[in-house]
Amino acid sequence: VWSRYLGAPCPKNDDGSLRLRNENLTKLDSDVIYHLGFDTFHYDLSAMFGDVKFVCMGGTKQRMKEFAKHMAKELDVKNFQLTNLTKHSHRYAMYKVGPVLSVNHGIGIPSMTILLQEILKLLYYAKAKNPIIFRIGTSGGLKIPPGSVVISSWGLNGTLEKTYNIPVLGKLRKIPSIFDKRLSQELQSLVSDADGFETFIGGTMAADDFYRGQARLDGPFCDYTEKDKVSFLHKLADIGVKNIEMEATAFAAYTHEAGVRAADVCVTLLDRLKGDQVKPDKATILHWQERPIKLVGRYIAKYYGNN
Ligand code: R2B
Ligand code: URA
Repeated sequence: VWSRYLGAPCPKNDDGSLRLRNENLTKLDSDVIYHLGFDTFHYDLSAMFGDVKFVCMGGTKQRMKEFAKHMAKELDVKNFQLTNLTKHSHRYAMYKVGPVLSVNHGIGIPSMTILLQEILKLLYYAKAKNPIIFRIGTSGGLKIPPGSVVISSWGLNGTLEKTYNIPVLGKLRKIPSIFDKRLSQELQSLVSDADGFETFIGGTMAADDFYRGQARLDGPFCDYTEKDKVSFLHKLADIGVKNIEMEATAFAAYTHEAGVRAADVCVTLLDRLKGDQVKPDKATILHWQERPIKLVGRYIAKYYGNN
């Protein structure tokens, strides 16, 4: 029965390449990967992307360009071009530096899942071996100092379930949202006191909105009191939520379903118990955003060759 294996991880092939269980794909003469601007007829995806070992996704094009440059330094990759590989589509920006793909996903679950699903198909057609997918992002923290880094252990949706809920054929599907425990611990172990920020492993709430969906008081609409907001945020903190962003549930669900190891690494820009507005200046925010970049970069530099 379909529902029996929904959300269960898809085993990989013996060589570590992805096995997608959608039989319809095998019947296509050419698969158009629309938002990335590729198709399987005109492009030799395995020649272009067969060597990919790590994909790093994040919200903005700018940050993902910075990540690509950072990885070129970390891995000492000389002959790379900072060309946006998806430029035909004008939707996202994707860069390739040696074994690393750096690609932006926009804001929120729908934008991120379109990109993620097309990346999964790309990795599948490319026959990339044992790829790991990271998300580096920003978030609002709960009772932790701004500038801290949170590595997500699970995603929580807006109705406090550890699932990604999506309507399919008129019915709500619920896909479990749990991250790879070993990967998050390996990442955390790479941070030392000398880095000058705290790192937490904990739950991440993924909201479908920045304002009311994250209990903010400063949106154009607000129909609850400050007391309601504070008691909700305390409730989240009490069940182990460390930060709030807008993608974790679906990111965990789809990577897990595809049988791909993944981690969500976000810096917090504020403590939501102390306010709603993102007030640090641009330089501080850029400096904080380098923290997930450096941490994931360190992981890739350390483990490249082992996976
Ligand atoms: C964090 O920051 C963005 C909203 O400002 C969103 O993509 C997220 O998850
Ligand atoms: N991103 C979010 O989704 N929420 C915040 O509070 C900050 C960044």
